[in-house]
Amino acid sequence: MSDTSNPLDDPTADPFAVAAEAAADIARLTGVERHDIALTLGSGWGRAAELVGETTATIPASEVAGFSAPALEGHVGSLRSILTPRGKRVLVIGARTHYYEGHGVRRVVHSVRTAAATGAKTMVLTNGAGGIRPSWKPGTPVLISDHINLTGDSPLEGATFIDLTDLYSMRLRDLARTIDPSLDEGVYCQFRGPQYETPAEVQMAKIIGGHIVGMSTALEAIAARQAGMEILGFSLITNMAAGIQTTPLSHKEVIEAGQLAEPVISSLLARVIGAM
Ligand code: 8IG
Repeated sequence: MSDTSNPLDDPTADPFAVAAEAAADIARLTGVERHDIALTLGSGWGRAAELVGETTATIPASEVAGFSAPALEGHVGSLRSILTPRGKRVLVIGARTHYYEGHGVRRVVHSVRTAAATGAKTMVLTNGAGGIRPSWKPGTPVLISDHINLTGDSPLEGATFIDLTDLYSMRLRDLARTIDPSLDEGVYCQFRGPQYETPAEVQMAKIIGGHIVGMSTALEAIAARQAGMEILGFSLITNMAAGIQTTPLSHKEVIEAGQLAEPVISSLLARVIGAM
């Protein structure tokens, strides 16, 4: 798939068939028949892959079915195959499609469905996000304990009733805490974006039980559960949510906080994945 059309934009296409095709593309292009773990790198987490193990292949996502995008949107990132010291194969997804891009939820969760089709039983989802707890300073990594999906959308089609109890695996959260016992956890609220929240929306999120605000992950986690994967979610708090911090949110500050935290969270993530 190196043309500019995307099979997922055809409403009659079966998204699971496209994911199976993508998994076959990945096997062919990486030379790795099956992966064990998939890792989506969100803002701030980009360098973490280097510490996870030895990169055995890097492929442009545009070569993989369903990841291709019209040329005008620019590049869609890359996919990497990594071999951990303990012999696990990790598929690193550096090509997240956000809901706010407006291509529909099938495109948003395609990387997760593809990861499942490569054989991955564990899905590690990372993101950069705003924090509601004032004690979480920019640069703090937080485990996701649960989510509130405020997009009003779902990757599930038709009467597909799926249990989301323990969506963010307690077992994997406990595993992460064996690496860093100081890790806090919280409920992730996925907003549609791309605008950041108003202070009133952040207060709403707090009142309904949220601790973290972001624009990804919840829809992906639902698709991962549908695919039978065990899920670990990490947010890097890059900013205090609007109104929690009194100064305006700046995208530049968000990026800088991520860059400062990068060495610490990269080694954390590598050690957690290494322990899987
Ligand atoms: I980085 O404060 C990052 N992503 N919704 N709100 C939302 N998404 C975010 C934020 C934030 N910071």
